[in-house]
Amino acid sequence: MKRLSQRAVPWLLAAGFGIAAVGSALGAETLQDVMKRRGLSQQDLLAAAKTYVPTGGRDEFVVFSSGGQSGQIIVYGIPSMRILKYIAVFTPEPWQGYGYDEESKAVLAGGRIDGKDITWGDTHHPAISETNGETDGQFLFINDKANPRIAVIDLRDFETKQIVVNPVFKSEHGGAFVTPNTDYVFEASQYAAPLEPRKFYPLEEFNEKYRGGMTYWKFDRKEGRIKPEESFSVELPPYSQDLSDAGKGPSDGWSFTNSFCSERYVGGIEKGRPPYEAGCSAKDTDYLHVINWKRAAELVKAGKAKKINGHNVLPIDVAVKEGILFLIPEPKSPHGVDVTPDGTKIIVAGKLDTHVSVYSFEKIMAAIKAGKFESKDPYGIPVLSMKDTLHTQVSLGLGPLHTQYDSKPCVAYTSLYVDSQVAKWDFCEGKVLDKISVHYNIGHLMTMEGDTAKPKGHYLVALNKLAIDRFVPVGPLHPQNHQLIDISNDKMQLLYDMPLPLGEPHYAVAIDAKKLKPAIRYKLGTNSRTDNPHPGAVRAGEEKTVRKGNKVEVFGTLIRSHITPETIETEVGDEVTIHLTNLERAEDETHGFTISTYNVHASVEPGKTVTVKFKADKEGVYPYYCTEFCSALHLEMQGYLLVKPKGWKPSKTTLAAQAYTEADYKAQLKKIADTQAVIDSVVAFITSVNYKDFPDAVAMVEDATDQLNKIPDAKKKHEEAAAKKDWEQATLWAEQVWQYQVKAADLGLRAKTYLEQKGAKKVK
Ligand code: RUQ
Ligand code: CUA
Repeated sequence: MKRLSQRAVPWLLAAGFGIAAVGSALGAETLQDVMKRRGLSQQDLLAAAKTYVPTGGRDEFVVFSSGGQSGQIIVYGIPSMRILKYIAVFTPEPWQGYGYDEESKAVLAGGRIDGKDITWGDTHHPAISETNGETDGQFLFINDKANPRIAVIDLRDFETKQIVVNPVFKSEHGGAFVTPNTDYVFEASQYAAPLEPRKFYPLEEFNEKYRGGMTYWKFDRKEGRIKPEESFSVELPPYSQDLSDAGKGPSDGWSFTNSFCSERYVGGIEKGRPPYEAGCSAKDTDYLHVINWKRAAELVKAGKAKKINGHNVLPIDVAVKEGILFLIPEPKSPHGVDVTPDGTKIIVAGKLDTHVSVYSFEKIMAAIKAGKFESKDPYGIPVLSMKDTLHTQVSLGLGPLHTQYDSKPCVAYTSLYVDSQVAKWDFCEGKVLDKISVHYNIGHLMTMEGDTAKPKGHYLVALNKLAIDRFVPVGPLHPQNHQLIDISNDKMQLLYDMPLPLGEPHYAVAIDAKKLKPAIRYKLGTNSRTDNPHPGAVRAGEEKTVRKGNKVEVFGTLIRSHITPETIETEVGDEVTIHLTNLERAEDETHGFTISTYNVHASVEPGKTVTVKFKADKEGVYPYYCTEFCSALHLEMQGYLLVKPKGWKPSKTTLAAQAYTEADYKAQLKKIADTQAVIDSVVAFITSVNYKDFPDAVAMVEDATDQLNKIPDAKKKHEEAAAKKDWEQATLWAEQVWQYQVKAADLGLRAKTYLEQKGAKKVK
């Protein structure tokens, strides 16, 4: 090692050949000292111990939280509450190139409405795909309330793959929810409107012409996409349908949706009419909608739907006649509706009523079978009585909103918005077990896999609507506050406050981290948004620039530390398309790409191919570069886009030469020899163990081999130049050999460390 050149030594030390600094115990504070200094109690310490994840440790659960108005999804870990990622969904997101490269633009274009881009979303409810009622970690769905849309995210790469626009709604709140095997992803409309997309009816015709509905999107798990042609909606009265949930177990095949403003009140404060809030909460009850979606799907298949905007809609009268749609009164402007894990009960929270109402699915079915209806609504829908269908009602406190479940049978948690509390209660016996205060005004709450058939217990997160005084002030707009609560014991314990500075996260879902199996790299040349081979992909050595008329198409590659090509020559007015393939296989070797002032950006993870497109509409010289700090020579990962005036002719045809001497060349050769010694020792280590049993190590070794394979060509060039005494060419090509060595050594050292950490075994 001591023979290494001065430049190489610090670099290799940093890469892992050094000796770790050992901290001195002198002067270190004790736990008691720290507690005193920071004013921490035993209880604080316990909370800290329950949430702290030491460096390199992993969280037990992964949360997907709605990003609210940011149109994104926030991913964080439990119990650490560390944010892991923002997933770009409805809104352009530059880091991921989302909305700045052609592949993601195509996904966003799926969310256009009336031919117009909508560049934000009001995300509310994420849902993880389920198999037999349990989260399976394959897909994620989320709705956009403002511009009724649903997005599909593939959890193999955490990328948004599809956005579908609801063809008949104008707003949508009660989605996304999945059926127990994710056959359908469904959503309920919120604010009633005419179902025909661009049809005007006056508010005076609200009762006759305005409608709500439930849309059931058919999900094709194999393709990982929603199939709009096989999807349908059930027309509903203009009752402001709200949250929903799918039946499971005995209630599989049914879905439940509550509503507010079944008064069908139309406000008009500016005309002297009492406002919506008064007219929409006047009655003591609203309606729980009970829909047999399995039967509805069959009826649509049998041709009983009508087409509105090319979409199958099952009319109310057909649904009534076929016995698949019922209503049950529920107390006063309710909010959440949550089916119990065993599927036998449906819990509705009162919002303006202190009660949660526990309906029995068995009783609902019995009443339907017996034809026991207390009335019909104005649209002819049979109304079951509360008395016949209720299991129990429990008074929990002020403003009950949402309910989640524990792994312990019969135990539920309900958020109390007005009281700013979480109530733990027994829904079988109908009694309150415990309450804890949160800060402040909780909306949704979430337990681990707590809306599935098999909740996991342990933790609860309170998604608070207000943070008020909890954090260092950052202006009038405050962060949201997600509070982690330990629910593993009889008494709930508050553990952690997490400020979330991105939109208003409405709902979140958690999954056991072990169920997630995301990929590390793409198959070389993949369009990640379609999962198909990308037509613009090339392998190393196949890079080319093709010109046809005024169209310039670049087939390029990215690998530490260069972009091929390094010059792109165009004329003003050319349409430029650049495809870039990241040739790396090593974990986390992402390269980015941008060109000065052309508003393009791409994130190119290992194996991915992306395209950026623009019109070279202004003469000039525009640097392009890699935007991810990918290697020691990341800054040198650069090139120029030359936009020449039309008909421009060069007057100078050679680049300025620099003075290099034979001594420079010799120094390069020495550096190469020294580095080779390091590479040999690393190779000797790797090949002495069972590295082939570790796919990630194999990937790094393959990447290293790629780099080493480039050496003979560069070596030939420096030797030829040296023979001609062209010391500039000789020195620089020799330097390039060393660059390939360094990258190979870097990968090799990473593979070595990885294998040591994973306990690779010696082979003979
Ligand atoms: S809900 S306001 Cu999920 Cu309580 Cu949207
Ligand atoms: Cu590649 Cu920086």
